Amino acid sequence: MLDALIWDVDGTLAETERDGHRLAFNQAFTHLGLSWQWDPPRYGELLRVAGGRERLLADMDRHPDAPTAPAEREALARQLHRVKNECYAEIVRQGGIGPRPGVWRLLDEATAAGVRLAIATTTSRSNVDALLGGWFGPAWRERFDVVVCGEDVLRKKPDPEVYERALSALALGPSQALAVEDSAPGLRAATAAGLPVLLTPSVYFPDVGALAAGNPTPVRMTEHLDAAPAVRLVDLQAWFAPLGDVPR
Ligand code: XBP
Ligand code: MG
Repeated sequence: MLDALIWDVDGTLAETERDGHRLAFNQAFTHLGLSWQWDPPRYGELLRVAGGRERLLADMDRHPDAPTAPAEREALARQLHRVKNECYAEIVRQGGIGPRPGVWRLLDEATAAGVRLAIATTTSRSNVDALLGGWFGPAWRERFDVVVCGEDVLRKKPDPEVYERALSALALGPSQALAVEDSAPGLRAATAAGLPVLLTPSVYFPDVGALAAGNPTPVRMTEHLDAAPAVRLVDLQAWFAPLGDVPR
C-alpha cells in the first residue's frame, strides 16, 4: 500500500532553479561586489554539484579574483550563500515562483486520501520555508509529516541519506512510499534508498528520463503531473500496489 509521497522541492514542486536560485546567486554576486554571473548553461553544469555553498566552492577555480586560501574560500562561499538565500526569499515573497502543473492537486488528493506527505530536499530549510510558506501560509508545515532539508544530512544527493532519514522519520520502509523527483542526483538518491520514483524532468534535467531505463527501482515518468494522462493519486496507487510486494 502507498503510505507516503516523499517530495523533492527544487525542480519538482516548482521550477525554483530557473526562477529563483540562479537569479538569487547572481544577485548575491552583485551585492558582494563581484562581477561573477552564472548564465543558464553554466548553471546547468553546476547543478551537478548539490548544495548552494558546495556549488559556489566548485566554481571558484574559474575566477582569478577568488581567494586562494581554502579558509577564505569557505568564508566567501558561506557569505555568498547566506546572501543568496536572502535574495531567494525575496524573489519568493514577490510571488515569483508558483507550483509546477498538477502539484497542488496531487498534494491535495494525497492529504484527502490519508497518504502522508514528506519532503526530502538538499536545499536549505529557509528556502523551503519561504516557498511553501508563501503558497500555504505559516501553517504549511502541518501539511507535511516529515521535512528533511540540506542542514539535516551529512551527505547531499545523490547520496540516499536524505531519503533514508525521511523514511526513518516516517517509520516506513522503501516498499511503502514513493519519491517524486526531477533530476539525475535526485533519482539516484531515491533509487539508492530503494524507493520507486515518479519522475517529472525539470528544465535543467530534460534528459533525466534516459536514466530511468535500467534503474534498479521502478520509475514512472511524466513530462509534468498535468501532462496527458494527468497523474492522479488513484492511478499512482494502482501503479504502486504490485511494487509494494517486491522486496527491495
Ligand atoms: C537542490 C540543490 C540545492 C539548490 C539550492 O537539489 O541542490 O543546492 O540548488 O539550494 P535537490 P541551496 O532538488 O535535488 O534537492 O542553496 O539552499 O543549497
Ligand atoms: Mg530537484
